Amino acid sequence: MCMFVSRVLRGVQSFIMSSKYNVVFVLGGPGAGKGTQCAKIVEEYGYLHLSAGDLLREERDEAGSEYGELIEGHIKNGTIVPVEITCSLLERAMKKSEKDNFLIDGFPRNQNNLEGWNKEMGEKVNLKFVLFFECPLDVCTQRCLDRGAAGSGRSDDNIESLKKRFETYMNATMPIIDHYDAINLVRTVNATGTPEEIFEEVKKLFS
Ligand code: UP5
Ligand code: MG
Repeated sequence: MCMFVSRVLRGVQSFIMSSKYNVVFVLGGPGAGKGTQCAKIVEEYGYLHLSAGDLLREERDEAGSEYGELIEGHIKNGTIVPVEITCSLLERAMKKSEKDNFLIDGFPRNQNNLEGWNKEMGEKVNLKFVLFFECPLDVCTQRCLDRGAAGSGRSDDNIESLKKRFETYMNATMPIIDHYDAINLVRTVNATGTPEEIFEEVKKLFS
């Protein structure tokens, strides 16, 4: 009888888990290579890649968006958009995709993001782990400046914005990575090699 009950409970638990969204958060400094590695993970493992920054830029560029100016202000200043906006863009994209496995890139970036996400999405999501690309500030800065010089069109690929992006990263985002690390969810990858070398390390976490 007892074994039967525990089997039923396990079944119910696995049903609940399988009906949830599987999420890997992808974090790391500006230019650490989050987007580049996510594209490779998508190709090899079939996740859907949602970059919070890309979704915010799309929303900013949407004609008549009521948040356009607010979003651009935060992007240029390297500060963080209130979670209600980012979380609803993420949830909308997740629902629309009809997929189950997501890489959420560049989120959550501060305590407000973490709390807002947990409140809205905590019950709907199975957080698998946090993929953390560790990359020194000088390497990250050079990558973003090179991208800006090559014509990225991003309003934050300049030295003034980059200084602020880093400040926010150190003060607001690192504590979020530390929080997940304390509950053993962080998987750290050294992000200073070539994209191919880095992906070899990433693969070990997904296979
Ligand atoms: N590159 C990549 N890998 C390389 C390698 N191994 N060797 C050499 N070059 C490499 O890469 C950056 C550049 O480096 C590219 O040119 C690439 O070719 C090259 P990328 O893969 O784009 O790095 P990524 O980490 O994705 O850098 P990104 O600039 O996108 O990081 P950010 O975290 O700064 O930007 P994001 O778009 O996530 O956010 C922008 C802003 O949006 C934030 O500052 C904030 O204001 C706002 N935001 C929010 O408010 N809330 C959110 O939740 C998210 C964003
Ligand atoms: Mg990116």
